[in-house]
Amino acid sequence: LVAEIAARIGAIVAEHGPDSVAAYIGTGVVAHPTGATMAAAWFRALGSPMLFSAATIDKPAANTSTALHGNWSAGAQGFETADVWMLVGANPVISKSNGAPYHNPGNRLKEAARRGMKLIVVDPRRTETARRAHLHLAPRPGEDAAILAAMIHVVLAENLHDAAFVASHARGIDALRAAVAPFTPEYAAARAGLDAAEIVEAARVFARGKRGCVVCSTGASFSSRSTLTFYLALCLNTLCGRWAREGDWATYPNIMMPAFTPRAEVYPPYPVFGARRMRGSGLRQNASGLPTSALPDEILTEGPGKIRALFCLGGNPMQAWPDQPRTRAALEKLDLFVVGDYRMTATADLADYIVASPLTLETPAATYFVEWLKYIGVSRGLEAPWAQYTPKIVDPPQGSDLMDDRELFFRLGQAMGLSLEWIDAYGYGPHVESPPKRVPLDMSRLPEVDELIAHTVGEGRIPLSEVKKHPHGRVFEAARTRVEAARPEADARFELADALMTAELAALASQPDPRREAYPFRLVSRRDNNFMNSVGQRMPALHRGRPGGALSMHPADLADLGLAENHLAEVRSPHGVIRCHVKADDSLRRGVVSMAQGFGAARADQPDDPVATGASVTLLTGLDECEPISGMPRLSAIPVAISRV
Ligand SMILES: Nc1nc2c(c(=O)[nH]1)N[C@H]1C(S)=C(S)[C@@H](COP(=O)(O)OP(=O)(O)OC[C@H]3O[C@@H](n4cnc5c(=O)[nH]c(N)nc54)[C@H](O)[C@@H]3O)O[C@H]1N2
Ligand SMILES: Nc1nc2c(c(=O)[nH]1)N[C@H]1C(S)=C(S)[C@@H](COP(=O)(O)OP(=O)(O)OC[C@H]3O[C@@H](n4cnc5c(=O)[nH]c(N)nc54)[C@H](O)[C@@H]3O)O[C@H]1N2
Ligand SMILES: [Mo]
Repeated sequence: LVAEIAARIGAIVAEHGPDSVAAYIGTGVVAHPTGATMAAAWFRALGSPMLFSAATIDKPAANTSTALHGNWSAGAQGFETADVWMLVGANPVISKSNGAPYHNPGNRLKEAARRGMKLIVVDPRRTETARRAHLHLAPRPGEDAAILAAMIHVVLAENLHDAAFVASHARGIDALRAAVAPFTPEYAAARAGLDAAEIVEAARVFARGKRGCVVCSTGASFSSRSTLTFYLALCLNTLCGRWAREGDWATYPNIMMPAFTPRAEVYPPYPVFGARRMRGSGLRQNASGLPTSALPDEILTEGPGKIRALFCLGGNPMQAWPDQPRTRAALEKLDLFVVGDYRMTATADLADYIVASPLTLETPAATYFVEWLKYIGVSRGLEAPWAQYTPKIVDPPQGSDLMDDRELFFRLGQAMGLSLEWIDAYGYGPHVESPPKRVPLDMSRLPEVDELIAHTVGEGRIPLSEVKKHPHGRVFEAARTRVEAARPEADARFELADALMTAELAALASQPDPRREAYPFRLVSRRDNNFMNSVGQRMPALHRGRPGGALSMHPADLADLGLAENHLAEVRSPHGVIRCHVKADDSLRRGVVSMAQGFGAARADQPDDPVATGASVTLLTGLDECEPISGMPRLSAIPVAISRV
């Protein structure tokens, strides 16, 4: 298998050059991060920069907004000590993702409420998280930038900002004040379908707190103008001085990662765009990487630079990329398509080779990847200095024919005579103190996962040998670090009025979201507690007899359309049509409907079935509304029309 793939890659590279070989790295690699690192080593040795990841169809604005605004060496203020906290398009009680600590976020939110923390949630649905909020703003989806601009308007008009912090660490406050001038609470409220008083109250509660943070997540990323939304959230944090100060405990300490000195200083803004312009879509390489939304066009557009071979590792493009028919056309057009996955998916169905990987419990794993997430935006990573290494728990069944991504790429390197170099990249974010170490791999034998974990963490703050002594994981108090004073020469400043962002605010003020009469509803994204993206939908213990999922609607909207629970509906967007069952859900704002991603047929040539497989929302999403900086496609706030079948 490896020899065959190597020979085909060799031929493609000989004729078309290394850039014709690409990889898409999905969320499935998170449990085995040595696979993605080995793939990156192989691509470096091959000379191809064409690595795409699911991060660019998730929250790429976390990266692009940080590039435009700048970062803080010691990180944002954390949840555990906050007295005010704001979430925009996040539902951590279900997602266990950013916005609240990952370990039982529901309980963490209850504890925080008991100690008096005021939670503000902006979400068109009264979610499991919003139910625990002091203030819940339920706007029309897609208006988060206007809401945040109006909150900044109020904070500046009422002088609620931390003037001393801003004077020493930021620039552009006057230009920001001018840029948000049109966003009065009344104007933003009219756009978002809120009361102006709700926006004013949110601004006051947030700014009057002593410590806290505004965190944007997928709802804010998927809907529209996501770089602007995330950027305004960073501006609000900076205006209120919501970064860890000298003498505080560092919010996100390094534990397995090498020791790092957090300082009370700004890491300056950095270029948001990279050199490469994508051929078909015109989207650009950016601080989040190469945009995945441009990948289908890179395969479909003829001419030099066309991608001809693709590796898909731990991803399921047929259920995750927008515009499923275009995804399928692109994947079918490839000369070589290799999928690494442990199960059959509609994506794997289109592959020339499927390389079956072991399951999580069949391989060693460690928590450094979660720790590293702190370098992407605010409120990610681990606040408690917790680390865990787990050895392989079970052996794969006898006779299994498995190969993890690490082995695949190492063996491809061997077969092609390449020398691979391991980079301990997880130890470093944009504020690099010293360049990551490079470890040349001995190409004569496959390195064990354990050896690679050791290379990756290098000299960790807590040595790997110590972490290994605690198989159930441990909070390593020794890793807690205080934030140190700024270096005397540190003079970088946060940018409050980046030119791209102020221009976009002006455009936003003159362009309300068009009301498309043909599509009276807005479809928003959500996470289902029992599934992980497209994983789990076919497991009876998880779907509990309803493998098809459903479209949630407000009961009054159902009644208006003559629909009732479990009726079959047709949902039409400008991009496509699906058929699915409907479910009454009075936690939704009227006019907003909601459906999780990941349902749909497991084979590429089978149609979706509303009962047996559910419908894929990717049929309703398109590539024509990508955010121009990050390339993020619109995956929420999708205009739809609904009728009974
Ligand atoms: N159980 C479970 N956990 C998961 C996943 C899963 O599939 N299942 N997926 C994982 C992944 S890959 C990720 S990226 C994270 C995501 O984690 P989160 O970002 O917390 O995702 P959601 O739980 O969908 O919460 C997003 C919220 O945004 C709201 N929303 C939608 N559109 C808008 C809008 O325009 N404006 C605002 N303000 N809100 C909006 C939705 O109603 C929803 O409640 O979860 C991870 N965790
Ligand atoms: N319409 C719509 N589109 C969306 C979203 C949405 O909410 N709505 N969410 C977006 C977001 S936030 C994300 S992150 C992306 C997700 O995009 P993807 O990551 O492409 O999709 P997943 O369904 O998470 O696919 C993960 C795959 O990895 C496999 N896998 C699991 N473990 C392993 C392993 O150890 N090794 C290997 N090789 N494979 C493994 C699983 O079986 C699964 O098939 O989708 C995005 N697209
Ligand atoms: Mo995601």
